[in-house]
Amino acid sequence: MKTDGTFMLPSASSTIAGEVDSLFYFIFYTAAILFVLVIGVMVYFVIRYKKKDNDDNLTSSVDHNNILEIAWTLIPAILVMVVFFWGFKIYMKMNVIPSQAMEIKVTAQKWFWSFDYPEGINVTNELTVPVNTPVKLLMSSQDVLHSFFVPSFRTKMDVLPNRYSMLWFEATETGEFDLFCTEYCGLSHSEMIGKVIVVTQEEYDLWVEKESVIDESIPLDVLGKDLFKKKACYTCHSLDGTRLVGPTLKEIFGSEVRHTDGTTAIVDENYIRESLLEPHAKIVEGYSPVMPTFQGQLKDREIDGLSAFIKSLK
Ligand code: HEC
Ligand SMILES: [Cu+2]
Repeated sequence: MKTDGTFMLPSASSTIAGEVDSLFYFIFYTAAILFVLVIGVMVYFVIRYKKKDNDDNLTSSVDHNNILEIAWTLIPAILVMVVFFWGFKIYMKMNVIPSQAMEIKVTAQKWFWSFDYPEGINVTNELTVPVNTPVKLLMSSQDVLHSFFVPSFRTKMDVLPNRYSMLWFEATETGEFDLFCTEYCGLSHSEMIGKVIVVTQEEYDLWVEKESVIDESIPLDVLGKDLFKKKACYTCHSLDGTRLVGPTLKEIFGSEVRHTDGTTAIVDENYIRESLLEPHAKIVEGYSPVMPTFQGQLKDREIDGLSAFIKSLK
C-alpha cells in the first residue's frame, strides 16, 4: 500500500526516506523557532526602546555582554555541527551501495529513460522493481545532462554523457511512483516523465517471465501501437499531423520525403527500418538530426510491428 505524503513532502517510500525527512524537519523547525525568536525580540525592542519626543538624553552606551555573546556563538555552532554529522551519516548511507543489490542499467536520452535488466529485458520509462530489495542503478546519458529523481524515494542523481553515475534505493512499499528528469535537457524536458513500479517479489518474477518472451500472438500493428507508446516515440512524433520535434507519422507510409542532402525516398518498410536503426543516415528536410537510434533496443518483430502500425496510419 502506498502511504500518502504530508502537507510538505510526498510519501516516504524507501529505506532512507524517513531519515531524510527527520533531518529536514529538524532543520525546518529549528529555523522556524529561531526566526520567530529573532524577529520577535527585534519587534519588541523597536517598540520598547522607541525614541520619545521629549527624551533628549542619549542612551548609555553598552559595549558588550559576555554571556550573551558566548550563547549566540555556541548555540548556532552546536546546531551546525548536529546538522553536519546527521547529514553526513545519511549521505554515507545513500552512497554506499549494498553489495547484494540487483543492478539495472539506466540510459537517459532526449527525452526518455530506458532500462536494461540483467535478464536482457529493455523497457522505456517504466522501471519495475521488487519491494524490499536493494536496487542499484548504473546510469549514463546518450546526449546531454539529465537527472534521475524519484521524490517518494528522496533520491536524485545527475546522469551524464561519457561517464557513469550510480544510485541505489530500496523501496519499502508497492505502488507506482513518479520519476522525473530534473535537469533541464531541451525542448521536451517536461515530458521526460517515467514511473517506478514497485511490486512484490512474486509479481516481479512473473513480470520478468512475461517480458522475456515475445508474444507472437499479438497482431503486428497492435504491437507497433503499443511500442509507439512504450518507446516514447510520441514525445517527438504526432499521429494527427501536428509538427513536433520530428515529422508527424500520419499518412507518411507510401509518401515521398525530401532529405536535407537533396535526395528523396518513398517511405516503405526498409525506409522505416533504416529510420529506426540509423536515424542519421538520411535527415528529413526541415528537421534536426535528434532522433536516437533504436539499435539493440528493438527486436526484428518489433520493427515489423512499428512498420505495420505506421502503415495503418494511412
Ligand atoms: C527525440 C525525438 C525522437 C524520438 C524519441 C523518435 N524520433 Fe523519429 N524522428 C525524429 C526526427 C527529428 C526525425 C526527422 C529527422 C530525421 O530524419 O532523422 C525523425 C524521423 C523519423 C522517421 C522518418 C520520418 C519521415 O517522414 O521520413 C520515422 C519513420 C521515425 N522517426 C519513427 C520513429 C519511431 C517509430 C520512434 C519510436 C520508436 C521514433 N521515431 C522516436 C525524432 C524522434
Ligand atoms: Cu532529461
